[in-house]
Amino acid sequence: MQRLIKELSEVKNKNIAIVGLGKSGLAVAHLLSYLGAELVINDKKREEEILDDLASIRGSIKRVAGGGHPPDVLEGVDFVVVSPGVPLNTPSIVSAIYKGIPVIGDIEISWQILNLIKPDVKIIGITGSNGKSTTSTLVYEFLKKDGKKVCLSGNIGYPMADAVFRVLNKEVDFDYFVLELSSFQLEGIKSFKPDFAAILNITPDHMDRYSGMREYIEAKAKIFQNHDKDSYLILNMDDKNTVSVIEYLRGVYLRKGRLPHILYFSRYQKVYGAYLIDNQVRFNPREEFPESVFSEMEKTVLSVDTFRIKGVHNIENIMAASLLALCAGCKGESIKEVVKEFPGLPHRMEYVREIDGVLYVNDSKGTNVDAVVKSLESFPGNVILIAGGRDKDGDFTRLREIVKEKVKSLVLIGEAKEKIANALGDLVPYYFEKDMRSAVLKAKEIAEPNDIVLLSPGCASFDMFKNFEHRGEVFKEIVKSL
Ligand code: UMA
Repeated sequence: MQRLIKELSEVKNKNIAIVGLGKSGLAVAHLLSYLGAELVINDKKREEEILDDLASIRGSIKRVAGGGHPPDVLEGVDFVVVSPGVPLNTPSIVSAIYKGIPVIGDIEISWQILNLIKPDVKIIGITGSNGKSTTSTLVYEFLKKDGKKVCLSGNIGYPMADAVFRVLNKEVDFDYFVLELSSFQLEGIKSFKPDFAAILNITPDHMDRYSGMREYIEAKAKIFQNHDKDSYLILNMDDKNTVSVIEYLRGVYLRKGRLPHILYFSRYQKVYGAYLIDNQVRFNPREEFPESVFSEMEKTVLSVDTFRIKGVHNIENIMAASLLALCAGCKGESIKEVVKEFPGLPHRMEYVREIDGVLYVNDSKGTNVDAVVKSLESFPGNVILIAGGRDKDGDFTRLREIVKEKVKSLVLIGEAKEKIANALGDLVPYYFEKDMRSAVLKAKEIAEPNDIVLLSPGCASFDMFKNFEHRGEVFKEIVKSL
């Protein structure tokens, strides 16, 4: 699809609909209204609930349609910007597409505008089922340490449209944008082209939104649909779903003669890219790389023992992040310094406290089954696992092996508690609890010295909390008050 905006001035007086007025919808509304667009807002929430949020931009609001997404609500608009949490099969969206009204996501519109104001900015896009936030933050830290002007935004919690708005306003200036990208956000891209892209892994997640793994994988693969021979694509060689994507798309690239530089990372074999050998991460550049990138990759060696963040999944995150940064021109020395200091992110295997020899760990970001597997793998055993929440059609039987090996008891909360008990309850004792407080108290009651109480829910948080951060904060507060 051609770009919808070829000149910034074209936005003025355009009639643009924004569907979903959360963080990203609001940021897009600010950006577009600043450029003079007239906005139609549509949200499932009632109008009274969203009017306050619109207070600062009411001048450019043409119509607010709350309370749902009826098919005719977007009639007459020039194009639609859909928020990541709104599925594309929502009636108003389906109807717009049917009528030929372009529908794009927040990343696409933000990128189109950024590209007009700063065409030379380098974009680094990171997607995957797990590890996106840690990897994106690492790339950001590597480039920052290297003295570059860099912005971190996207699914990490800071909408890209907000950052672009600040660039437009000349409040800030960036040469690099590191973007954490969810599959939801990638569904809404058309011409978006990250110069450097990585797919970290693809394991079942959001199965309540997708018809199956194929559709989910295709959404992730969109990250490199506009790549050309100057782009860099980094893939996890050890994950068959990720590798399957490149085989599937190779034909498309070859036909168009625009195969990007493809690099891999692997814990098991020497590949072009990054690989693990003798507890060291080494890099193997392709012959055709620019000399500076080639030599920096060849001489950089990272010793795993120096990494402050632990666990096999973090070795993978560091391999991917280092590759992205090195390809983008970062020095190996900057990477080495950061990995020694980087403490990890809140809510990802976050150490909270030790009480009577029992360790309490907050992994509230463990929102899918594979994330729970990865977190459990980091412990020798004796885990009391607090899990449950809103089910995303997850297959909890995939936890059977690791639960047998590492888990002593399950403390289950939220809407999914019965489903989890049905999948795992014959393996270890389990307890149903009504909220986080009673779950933590139950865990404390049954824990013995050397046990680990791990909150890694394997589910979304929205049945009991505002978001995963809120869930993690509540857990930490309760643990700290024990
Ligand atoms: N809404 C509708 N109709 C719907 C669904 C939602 O009108 O069918 C409305 C809600 O009433 C609400 C708004 O849409 O007013 C919420 O929009 P949203 O769900 O797109 O959420 P945002 O607040 O815009 O946050 C989004 C991302 N959320 C989702 O993708 C669900 C945030 O990722 C991201 O940080 C933020 O944009 C900034 O870019 C969070 C997330 O949970 C962390 N991501 C998922 C994940 O990581 O697994 C994909």
